[in-house]
Order: sequence, then C-alpha cells, then structure tokens
Amino acid sequence: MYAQMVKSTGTGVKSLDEMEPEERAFQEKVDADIRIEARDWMPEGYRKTLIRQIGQHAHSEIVGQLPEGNWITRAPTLERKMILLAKVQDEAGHGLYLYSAAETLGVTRDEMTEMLLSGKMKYSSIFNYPTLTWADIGAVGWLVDGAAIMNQVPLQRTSYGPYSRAMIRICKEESFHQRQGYDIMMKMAKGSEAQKRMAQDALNRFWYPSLMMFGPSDANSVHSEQSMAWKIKINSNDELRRKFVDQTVPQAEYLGLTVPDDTLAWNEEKGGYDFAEPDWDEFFDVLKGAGPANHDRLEARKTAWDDGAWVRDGLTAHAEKKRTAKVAAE
Ligand code: FAQ
Repeated sequence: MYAQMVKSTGTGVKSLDEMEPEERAFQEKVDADIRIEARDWMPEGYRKTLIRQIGQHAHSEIVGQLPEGNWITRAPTLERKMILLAKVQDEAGHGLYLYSAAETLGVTRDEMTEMLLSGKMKYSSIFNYPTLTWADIGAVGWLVDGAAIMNQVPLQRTSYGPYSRAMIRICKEESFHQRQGYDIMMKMAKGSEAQKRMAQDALNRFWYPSLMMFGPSDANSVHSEQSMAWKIKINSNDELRRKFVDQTVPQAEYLGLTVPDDTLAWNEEKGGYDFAEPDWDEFFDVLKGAGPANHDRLEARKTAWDDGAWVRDGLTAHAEKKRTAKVAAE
C-alpha cells in the first residue's frame, strides 16, 4: 500500500511554484536543512516514504540478527562469542530505535511487523544469504556493516528529525561492528591455508550481495528522485555503491584477498574503480522471495511473533487492569 502510494508520486518532482503554500513552506524548510519533526505538517507522500524506508530499515536490523545469531554458539573462542553476542544485541537495539522513529509517523510497531509477515514490507536483500562458515561472520561485519555505514552516515543528516537522531547513535555502534568483522577476516586471511580459503570463499559469496544492499542502479531506482528532493536520501544508490567499492578494494588488498571481479580496475581519470554490476535479476528474485534464505528468515520471524503473543496479551491485560483501577479510584 505504502509502496503503491509512493510510486504514484514518483513520476516527477514538483517545483516550488507548483506547490500549495503549506507544501512550499515545508519544502523550503527541507531545502534550508531545517529538520522536520513529528508534529510538523508534511506531505502524505513524505510520511509514507519515511514509514516504508524506516520500517524496512528496522526490519533489516531485526532480521539481520538471524545470520549472526546462528554462530553465537559456534564462535571459536569465549572472547569472540562475547563480542558477537554484544553485536547481535546492538542490532536489536537499532531495530527498536528505528521502530520508535517510525511510530512517530502514525504507524505502530505491531502494524509494521504484521506488514513484514504478510509480505507488504521488506527487509534488506542481504539477509537472505546464509552464513555457512565462521569467515562469513567476518565478511558480514566487514562488508555488510561496511555497506550499512556507507549508507547510514549520510542518513544522520536526513530531513526527518527522529530518523536522523536514531542514525547518529546507530552509526557509532556500526563502526565497532565493521572493525570486529575486519578483525575476524585479518585472523583468517593471515591464518592457515584452510582459513585463507575460507576467508576468500566468504568474500566471493558476499561481495555482490553487499553491492546490492545499496539498491538498484539509479536508472531503476523508483524512489530516489523524490526521496532526494525531500532529503530523505542524501546520496543516490550508485554514488554510495561506488564509494563503497573505492573504500573496500584496498581493504581486501591489505588482507591479501581477491575481489571476485575480473573487470575491477583503477580508473585514474575518474579517481575511482571501474567494477562489474551485480546480477540484477538475482537481486529482483531475492526481493520477490526467491533468495536462498528468504523462507527461513520469515519463518523465524513468524515463530518469534507467534511465540511472543502471550507476552503482548499479558502486557495489554496488565495495562487495562491498571487503567480500570485508576478510573475506579477517581
Ligand atoms: N533490499 O527506489 P529504490 C543493516 C527496494 S543495514 C530490499 O532505490 P529506496 C545493518 C526498495 O524498497 C540494511 N529491498 O528504493 C546490519 C523499493 O521497493 P518498494 C538496511 C530493496 O528506498 C548489518 C525498490 O527496491 N539499511 O541492517 C533494496 O529509495 C549487519 C526500488 O528501490 C537500510 O534500510 C535492498 N537492498 O532505496 C544489521 C538503509 N534496495 O518499497 C545486522 C535505509 C532497494 O518500492 C547485521 N534505506 N530495495 O517495493 C535506504 O537507504 C533505502 O531504502 C535503499 C533503497 C537505499 C535501501
């Protein structure tokens, strides 16, 4: 529903002259980098776009715990286990800040969860790929958190106040996540031959899915033009993808690993790398639910939601009991 609404406004961005006074005042605030707050007037499309993006982001943080949670019991040392446990708990916290930010726009967390479970809302494509080895946990921290930071640092300046404030705290924690991933990769890449092979294999499998995290190419990005005019998004998908490649290739070189792209080459003229695009058919298949782990991820969320029903019922009953007692005492 939200996606449909937004798509219908995505055919062109209105100029200030075409706007009604209320909308023009809103856009002028955005243009002047004044944050929009929950009680301020906002176009319906802006509100719906934010709910879609923040909700999708929150779901990603929660679903993103699953591939890593899978390795907590199998982390190679007690120290690694404690670090991974802390990281996974951070992701839960990020999900909660983001659900709270979305709730300021008039949607409840329960509604967003129900939309996720019914397939009306998405989570990031990356979490539909399985973590098969310990090196994958390194690759997730290095590449997935690395891509997340690249996308989220500019979002600290996004136009919606509650989202921008949530991003400031989240970014601090993501930096630690990225470093712990790179540290795992360093140990593996400088370890035994078998460990090096595992590290290379993890990079081979996570490289293109990480590039897909930034979304489709700018030519196929339905929402970018309007979202950038509203400063919900600060950079385009391709811009961030390019920055990520430029930052990550030297890191792979330092590890002694090879990025799985024969066309990768430094382009002196543009001051960045030329690189191969991900397989966009695979990306859209994953979005449609046909990725290797889509089924398991949604099943895990459904089970958690169903198993938690008694807690939600208990809390609602307790709140109702307190409310009735207060009314009776008045
Ligand atoms: N996955 O028009 P655009 C993390 C959809 S970080 C799934 O370009 P937009 C941390 C898009 O929704 C990961 N769907 O869309 C962590 C739209 O479909 P719709 C989360 C995708 O919104 C690390 C359609 O394609 N980060 O979790 C994806 O302007 C480790 C057209 O695309 C965020 O969510 C995708 N990758 O730009 C946690 C960041 N890309 O809704 C645990 C905030 C596109 O019309 C462990 N979000 N789609 O049916 C954003 O910056 C934007 O939403 C983009 C997409 C850049 C993701």
